[in-house]
Amino acid sequence: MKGLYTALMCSFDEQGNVNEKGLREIVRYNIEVSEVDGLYVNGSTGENFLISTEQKKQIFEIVKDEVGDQVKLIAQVGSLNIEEASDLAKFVTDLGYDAISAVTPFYYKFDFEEIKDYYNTILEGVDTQLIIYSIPALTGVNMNLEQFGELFENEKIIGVKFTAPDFFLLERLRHAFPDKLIYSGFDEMLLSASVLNVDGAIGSTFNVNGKRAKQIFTLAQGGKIDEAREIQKVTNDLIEEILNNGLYQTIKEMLKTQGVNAGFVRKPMKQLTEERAIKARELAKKYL
Ligand code: NGF
Repeated sequence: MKGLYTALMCSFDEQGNVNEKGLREIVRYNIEVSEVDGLYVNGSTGENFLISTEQKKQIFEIVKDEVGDQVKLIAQVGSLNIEEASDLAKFVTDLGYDAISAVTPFYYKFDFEEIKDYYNTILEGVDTQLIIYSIPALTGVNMNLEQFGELFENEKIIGVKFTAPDFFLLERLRHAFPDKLIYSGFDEMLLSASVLNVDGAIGSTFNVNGKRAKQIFTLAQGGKIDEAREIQKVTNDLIEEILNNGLYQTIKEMLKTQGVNAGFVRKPMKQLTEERAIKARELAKKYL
């Protein structure tokens, strides 16, 4: 399960329906061009929190059907509706996904006992392994070392997708839990996280920048820090432009220049203006 995973985009049509052909093209591009080790399906980048349960299932099915056993698949099933999360966990396990992941429950201020119960409930009666999805900037949920340790006591919880700039906590986690899988979540911090010996990374920009990300990770693992830093610099030039222009929209527009029908974003996200679309195409020309 180690390595680089693309946080997969989904292609939607103008009405917000899943565009099956476009989704299959995004999957193929990631496998054949970006050459990532796996896909993280229905995460933030997949606009998961904007779609229905039926659409989530549709996407899980299409991706598994397109991938087969070519690369590893992690299914993000976390939801504020715990029955939905449990149902999706069973659904993807039956489909043959390699692991599940679940975002920490957000919006309401859940205490740690509630968070722990959420994970244990999702895993009840389902024969799979789970990766915690920790993204405090979006969820407001900050867990400390001891709390991660308590969650990790459940042997089915095999790791964490760590999307935070807290490198002190990341180092402490790595040191305390050498046998758990730690994935870096911020692509602009991949080199720094790799130096701390993470097992892999999961990122949105890998949809278009997967090759550079792989180089950063591999070079860092081999101790070639100067070379890795050069590539992280180019990567961050790109990420800075993408973030300024509109994250998911810009990645979609860049994919379109490569013949991949990445479609539209779902409301309430707004589409790119023509000016920003032109900028995205320029970025594709320069970086892809
Ligand atoms: O998109 C976000 C929101 N974070 C992603 C990634 O952590 C999300 C990150 O790649 C993800 O894995 C998922 O889709 O579930 C950033 O987009 C990237 O580093 C640019 O900041 O924070």
